[in-house]
Amino acid sequence: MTRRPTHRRSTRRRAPAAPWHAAAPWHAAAPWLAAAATASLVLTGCSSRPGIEIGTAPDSAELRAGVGEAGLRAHLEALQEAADANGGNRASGTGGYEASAAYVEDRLRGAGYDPVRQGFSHEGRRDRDIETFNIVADTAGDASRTVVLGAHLDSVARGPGINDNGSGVAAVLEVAVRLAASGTVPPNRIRFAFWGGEEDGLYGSEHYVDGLSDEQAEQHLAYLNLDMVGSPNGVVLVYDGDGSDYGGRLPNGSGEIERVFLDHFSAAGVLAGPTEFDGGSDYQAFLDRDIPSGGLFTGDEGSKSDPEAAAFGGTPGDKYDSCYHRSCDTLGNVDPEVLETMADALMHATLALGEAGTDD
Ligand code: DTR
Ligand code: ZN
Ligand code: ZN
Repeated sequence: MTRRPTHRRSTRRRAPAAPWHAAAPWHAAAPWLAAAATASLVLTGCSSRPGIEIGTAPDSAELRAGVGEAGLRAHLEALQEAADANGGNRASGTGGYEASAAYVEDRLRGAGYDPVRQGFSHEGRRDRDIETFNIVADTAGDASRTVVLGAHLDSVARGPGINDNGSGVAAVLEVAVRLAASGTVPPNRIRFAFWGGEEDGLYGSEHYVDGLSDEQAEQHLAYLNLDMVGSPNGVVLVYDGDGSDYGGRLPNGSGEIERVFLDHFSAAGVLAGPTEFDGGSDYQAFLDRDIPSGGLFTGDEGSKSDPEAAAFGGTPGDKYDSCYHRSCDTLGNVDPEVLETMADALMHATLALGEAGTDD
């Protein structure tokens, strides 16, 4: 995305979490990462939200079993085709974006949803105004407790954007399709959102949040962001909702969201670290509106550290995604295994938050 002045973006990369540094805290071994923790984005104001109450962890095994590499790959292939047929990209306001949207809508309709387009325009490349839209589809649960799963659907103009962010789109879409196919209707409403205009400045998510009345905003129990979740030299990262690694004032409930993911990864035997809410993706509008937020990330243009490589495998010193914002962000630029791991975790969190309440 293009930087916006109000959103500071850390150039330091994600600190690995404590589990693989049990002997010494990560910042003792890597003081430059400790600086990242203290320099984190600080949100002004105090959260007046009630927290989120998670009951007994749901048994998500059956639904997770349905989430597989084949389904995810089919979505990525369709997005690659959308780019190939439209000059090699899927940028907001282009034919590639329209073709991506048509695919997502088709799959949602086939699963029984009724997706709607939420139109808006935003300032775009070379000062042109771009007409575009978000796509939103809902389950039949209680709208007064809405859980939004969001991924940006647009790519940069320079490439097809298959890791950034076909991967997030594939994960959200697959959860939507599998949930419907299972006949499971969580008590809380699940809203699947596909944002436009992210790469030009987080416009789609901002438009969505701006359109919420205060009452509707309060009815948003949680926002889960999926942006770059299949990085080829990736790391499994969960947004630091409780501020324990990067500080900052976050909406009440964000810590519980982080906990849901971490508990899942720990039960699944997957090592996971924290990542900062650095203002660089679609969660920012939700945070600004005091809506509890969280999500997953596998790294962008930063480089994998030695401790990260020791913990997660992969190549130290190489970028998490060396094709970030480049024409080589194609089908071959996604690690199917890490993408499936992230989609499984998203399914689990969807079920857990889909039956969660508030603690007021
Ligand atoms: N928004 C991404 C890059 C990015 C920057 N910070 C984060 C944090 C979490 C996920 C992604 C990102 C892009 O679309 O370029
Ligand atoms: Zn991007
Ligand atoms: Zn992105």
